[in-house]
Order: sequence, then structure tokens, then C-alpha cells
Amino acid sequence: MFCYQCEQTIGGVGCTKVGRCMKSPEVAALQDIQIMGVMKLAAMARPQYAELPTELKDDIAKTIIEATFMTLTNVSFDGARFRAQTAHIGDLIDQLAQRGVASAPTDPEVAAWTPAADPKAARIDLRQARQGKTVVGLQELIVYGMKGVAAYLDHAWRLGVRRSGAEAFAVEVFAFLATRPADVGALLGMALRVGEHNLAAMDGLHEANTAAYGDPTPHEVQWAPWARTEGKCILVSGHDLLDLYELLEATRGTGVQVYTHGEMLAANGYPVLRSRFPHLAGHYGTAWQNQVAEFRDFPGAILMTTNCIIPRVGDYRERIFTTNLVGVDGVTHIAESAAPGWVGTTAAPTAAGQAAAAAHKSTLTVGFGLPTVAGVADQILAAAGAGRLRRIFLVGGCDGFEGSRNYYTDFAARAPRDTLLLTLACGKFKLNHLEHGTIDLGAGVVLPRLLDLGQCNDAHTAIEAVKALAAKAHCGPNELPLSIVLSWFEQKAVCILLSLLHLGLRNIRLGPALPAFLTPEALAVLVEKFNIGPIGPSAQADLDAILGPQ
Ligand code: FS2
Ligand code: SF4
Repeated sequence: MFCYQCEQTIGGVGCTKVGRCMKSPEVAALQDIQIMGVMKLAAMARPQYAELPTELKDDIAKTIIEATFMTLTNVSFDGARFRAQTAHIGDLIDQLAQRGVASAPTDPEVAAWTPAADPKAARIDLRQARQGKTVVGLQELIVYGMKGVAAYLDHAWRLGVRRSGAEAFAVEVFAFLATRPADVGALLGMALRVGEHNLAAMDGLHEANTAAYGDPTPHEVQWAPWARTEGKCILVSGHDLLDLYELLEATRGTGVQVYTHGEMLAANGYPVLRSRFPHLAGHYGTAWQNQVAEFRDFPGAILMTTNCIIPRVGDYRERIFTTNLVGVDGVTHIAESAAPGWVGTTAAPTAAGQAAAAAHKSTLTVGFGLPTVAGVADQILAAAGAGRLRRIFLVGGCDGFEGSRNYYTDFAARAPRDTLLLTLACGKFKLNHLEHGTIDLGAGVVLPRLLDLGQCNDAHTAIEAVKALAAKAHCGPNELPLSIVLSWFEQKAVCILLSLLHLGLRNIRLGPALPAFLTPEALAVLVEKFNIGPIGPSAQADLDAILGPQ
């Protein structure tokens, strides 16, 4: 195997024997086979896509989206489900071949692809540097960005909202990749188009979530309240709000309390979920990378709705369930999250769980949705103009394991009191246990200094807020008193970065390491154009550099 799609890749180079995420060589090969199948399917579909019968067109779009999302880090470790998905890709290719339309040109290796490829024998290595390392790095940038886009399209589609332009682009971009493009300018242009279409995908998800559950509003969430309440409990982790909704419906009136974990924290900001389901009782635990200890100490059943699952489930295999695209060999997968059978595995709080819960402060404030944040744009700009607000930091992001990620805790703790901290994604758990106080913007507007915008899936809110500020200030986003200092871990972070670059944002600081798949040559292209830089070893030094002499 050779996988270097996420930040934790071994040695900062690549996982070759087994994934640091515990992905096996067989599953790694199955994922490579699947992505190559997606390229062949897209190349076959591209010339006739617009004219295809709706049912077939939808099947192709859905299959490309799901097959791509499944290969995102920490979504699926289940070989059987990759085989089934790859077989379906083969079926669709056969249907297109029967229609007799010539496919778009492809690389011979893609053209020779069949779903029967043996992962043990397969020498499918999408990362072999056949055309020069810069080219391969940029090809990978596009593939990984599309994994993130696919995640957003999938979540929105489940709620009945689609973005046909982004779906057609998915066909276009994988057909493009099937040609093994080697022109650096064309690859960079396509990478920025991934960022552009990601904006549409995120917009679709925002529309889907807010139409179903209302615009998030600020709300103080009980953190680990099950230590202080009676009753059985279920924990829901991952990102998919529909899965949570269905579980809340299924447990209504049963006396079971439902708690969010990880990125699902943001669900507590949605007024429809709060008002309709009083048994949405609060949040337990922190970010995905702490799940093994946190799930072990949680007494009830655990539902994993999307990434990021760690397949080290030995201590709670009988209590954890996967749904939708998530999969781990030997873990019960439920086709419908509302299936009642597993609700019986809930349990009352244990002493160990109570001790773990007591380690946290008691509340977290979430729900700073777009209307709330954009609604104070005038006051933010006025405060910045009057010197009451020195800078806005978009800080946090997509978080992993390394101790060096304490940089973000340090950064937030040291940021001066006349700065505002916007955070989102699982990186928020590096900051949200600290007391940040409030900031007085004037005109009677006092905000918490830390505004949690939501999940990685809510990067749309951050982007729209920046656009709203720039529009009101009649300037470009780079002229705002704004600095973006983000951690990255997996492929949603890649597509969000591409969206920020598509919008022309410069001087983004990224860390703790820059992507291994971007060779120095490929990175140089991005540095030259956008002045992307790594975070430094010292948060204080970076703050000093950003804020200038005090
Ligand atoms: Fe965390 Fe990153 Fe789990 Fe999000 S690892 S922010 O894109 O998917 O979360
Ligand atoms: Fe390694 Fe990340 Fe790939 Fe897992 S997803 S095999 S940790 S690079």
C-alpha cells in the first residue's frame, strides 16, 4: 500500500505497511481500485452525461459521490462494502458501454480497469511519479479535494438538496483525471475549480441543514450532563444531522437521553432539534481522536454516522454501530439509523463515565450561524475602525493527534483580549475548554470572544461571513483585519483550503505539517500564488508577526 492522503501519514511521507489510521493494505488497495473505477465511470459518462435518462444519471452521480466519500480518511474500513460499491461501478460502466457512446479519452491503465481487480495482486498505485512529482502532487490535490466535496454533496443529497452543477463537475473532474493530465497550469486551474464547486456543495448542505433544522442560534449546551442526570443514554458521533434526527425520533418518549460527541456538538445549535427533542440532552466528550477512551467510558450505545471512526473498538465492539457509508469489519452496521433493535443496548451512567464527565467544564456555547455572525458585521467593522477590535482570527480547523497541535490552544490562549476568535470543525476542542471572555464592540453589542461556527461541514458560514464583511467594508477579503490559522488533517480540509484559494485569500497559515502529497515543487506553485505558509513552532511568535509591534 501507499497512502498519504491525510496529515498523519507515517513519517510525513506515506503509510506503506498499514495505515496509522489502521487501514489495512487490502482496504487501501480496494480504495485505489474504487477511485480508478470512478475515473473510468466518469470518462464513460462524460460525453453523454447531459442527455442520460434521469434515473441512470442520478445513479451515476450518487455512485461517484458515495464511492469517493467512502475513501475519505476514517470513513470505511470494511472491505466487503468497497467490493460491493466497486461492483456497482462496474455495472454502471457496462450500462454506459451498451449505449454505444465513445468514452472520453483515458489513460490506458484507467481504460483497462475492471471491478474484478485483485487487491492483493493489483499494482494500482495512483501515486507513482510517472509524469513528474509536481504533476502527481497536483493530481492528488484534486482527488483529495473531491473527497471532501463528495462528503458535502452526500450529506445534502440525503436531505433532498442537490447541486447539479457540482455533480456534473464531479463527472468532469474525474474524467479529466482519467486522462492523466500533466500540464501544471491545467491542474492548478482544475484544483481551484474544485474549490469553486466546493462552495456550491457547501452551500447546498447549508441550505439542506437550515431548511430542515432552522438557522443555528447561540445556545449553551450542557457538557457531559449524563453525569448529573438519571436515565439511559445513547451517543451520536460524526457529522450527519439526518441520522441524529432519525435517532431522536426513534427514541422519543422512551426515556433514553441522546448525547452528541465530536463534530455532532454543532447539532445542539439548531433550534428545530432543540425544541422538538427535549431528550437531546447535551454533549459528551471532545474530538474524534479521543474517542477510544471516551467511548470506552460512555455507558450506552454509540452511533457513528460518518467519519471519523477509529477502528480500535475492542473495548466497546458490542455497543458501537455504524450507519450509511461508515464501516468497520465486525461492527454491526445498520442500514437505517432509526432501526430500533440497537436502542436496547443503552445503559445508565457508570462510575467511570461520571468521573470522565466531571473532568470538563459544564457548558459549551455553540450555534453562531450565519445570520448571527453576519448580523453583527457592521458592529465588527465599526469596532475595528475605532480600534476596539484589533483582529479576527479564524483558528482551529481539522484536527488530528499530534501534540504539536497544542499550538492552537496556545495561540487562542495568547491572542490579545481585543481580538475575536472564530472557530469551526473538530479543532475547536483545542480552544473551547478555555475561558475567552467577551469583547465589547460598542453600540451595546458584547460578543463572546470565541464564536463557534459549527462543524467542518459549516465552513460555508465562515466563508459567507468573510464575504459579508468584505462587501460591507468595500474591500477584498485580504484587506480585512482577518488572519486564517488552520490545522488540517483530512480531505475536507483540502477542499475548504481550495475554496479559500479560489476566493483569492492569501497568507493562510496551515499546520502542523504541510500535505505530504504536495511535493516541494507543487507546494512552491501554491506558495508563489497564494503565499500559503506553515505555522511556526511558536504561537506567540506567529501572533507577534501577524499583529506587528505591540
Ligand atoms: Fe475533524 Fe476534519 Fe471529522 Fe471534519 S478531522 S474537521 O474535516 O471530519 O472533523
Ligand atoms: Fe495513512 Fe492517513 Fe492514508 Fe490512513 S488515511 S493510510 S493514516 S495516510
